[in-house]
Amino acid sequence: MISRVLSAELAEHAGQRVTIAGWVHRRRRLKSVTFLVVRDRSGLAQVVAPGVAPGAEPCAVPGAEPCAVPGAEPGVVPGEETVVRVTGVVTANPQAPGGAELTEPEIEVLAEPTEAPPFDLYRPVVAAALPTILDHAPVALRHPRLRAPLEISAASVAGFRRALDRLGFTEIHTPKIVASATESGANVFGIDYFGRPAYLAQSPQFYKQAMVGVFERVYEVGPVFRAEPHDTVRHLAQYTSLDAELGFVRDHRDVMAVLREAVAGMVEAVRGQPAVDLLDVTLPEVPAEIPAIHFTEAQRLTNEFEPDLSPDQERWLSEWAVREHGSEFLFVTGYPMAKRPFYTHPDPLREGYSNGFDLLFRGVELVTGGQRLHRHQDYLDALAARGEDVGPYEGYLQAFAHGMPPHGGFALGLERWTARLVGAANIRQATLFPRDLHRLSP
Ligand code: AMO
Repeated sequence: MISRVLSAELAEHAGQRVTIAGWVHRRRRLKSVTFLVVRDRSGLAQVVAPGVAPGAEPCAVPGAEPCAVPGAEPGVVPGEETVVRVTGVVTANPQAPGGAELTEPEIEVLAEPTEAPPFDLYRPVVAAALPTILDHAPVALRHPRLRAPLEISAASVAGFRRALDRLGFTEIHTPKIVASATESGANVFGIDYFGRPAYLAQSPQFYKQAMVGVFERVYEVGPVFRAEPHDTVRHLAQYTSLDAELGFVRDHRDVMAVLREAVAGMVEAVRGQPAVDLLDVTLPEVPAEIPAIHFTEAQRLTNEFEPDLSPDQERWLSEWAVREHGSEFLFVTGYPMAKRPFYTHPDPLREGYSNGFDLLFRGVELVTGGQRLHRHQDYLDALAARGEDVGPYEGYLQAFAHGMPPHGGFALGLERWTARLVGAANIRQATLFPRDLHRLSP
């Protein structure tokens, strides 16, 4: 490893000569002094170089102005996005990021950019439109504000894992090339698998259920694929699904209680992250018991009676939950069986309704979950009732033929979570290299 201190640690080394390394975030040339701001993974550090010598040689970096430092080689005050190693003396300066800067620098160029960035990465806010940002994602994401949602996403996943590890869950990794659709045949990507038809997994649903028969409690963090033909601010063709499944539940309410712990763990893990301050994120309170209403009550409140909730209804219900319960989270339980997948457990007390739920957060559906069927015969009946052949499901049904406990689980869309948390208008702002109807690269 190149021996260095991180910019965030600079102040701890006051008076010492240290080395930092990173990218030139900004070069600001004044009459008698040049300021370099160096960006590394921990933040920004200021370097103060002596003024520009009159008649200095042009920098080797394209677009650079004359930049030689007196007594130094030409090119030592390099332009933006040059990768540098800087050795200098740590000097206190309350105006510098972190309260310290490097003076008397020796600057070594590790790599020079061959192109100028598509927009100024040093400006506090990027003015470019989202498609331009996404087209240039490998470099655009270097901007601290564009990177921040991904830092929040990483912390959220760490919190999800920590919360479920604590509850005795085992992390699993299931195949993403599968033989049958899990959620609905409509939005599945077909692929050619050595000459046979196959699909990209829409969810780890079947495998996570089967693994309840092995581990009782499992979770997975992984990619899932949806051939979403509509162009919305909340749908991707590939997203990251945070899935969990657990056995020996009484009904869906035990699943909801575990989901509450997972979400609380995610919020706790995000708290204190520099990205939260940078984006001025207001973290939600996760109530000890998240309010829940029945689907029919949600219909009645919104005075709309379709068998599924529309985005407008979800928005309205979220606002209602804040008003009525002071909660940014709201469970809607008991969705109609007709609108849920065949593995859904019916509500034993309410004909036509299910033990399935959604969790709404800040106006959108964040999570789907519920209790599942667990008896083999119930699966055969459910598939028959939907006119489906058992053939494609044989592998899955093995688990039930060999005894499965009452169980349930949920899946949370990571990008939706992050987008709602940071207040991004478009899910793509919280997605690394989004895949959608139009976008396959970068
Ligand atoms: P569902 O299909 O509702 O349920 O997906 C669960 C959660 O995933 C997110 N999500 C999406 N995010 C971005 N782009 C999409 N196209 C997209 N589709 C869904 C949402 C949604 O709430 N197997 C069930 C889960 C279960 O019952 O355990 C399932 O996949 O946040």
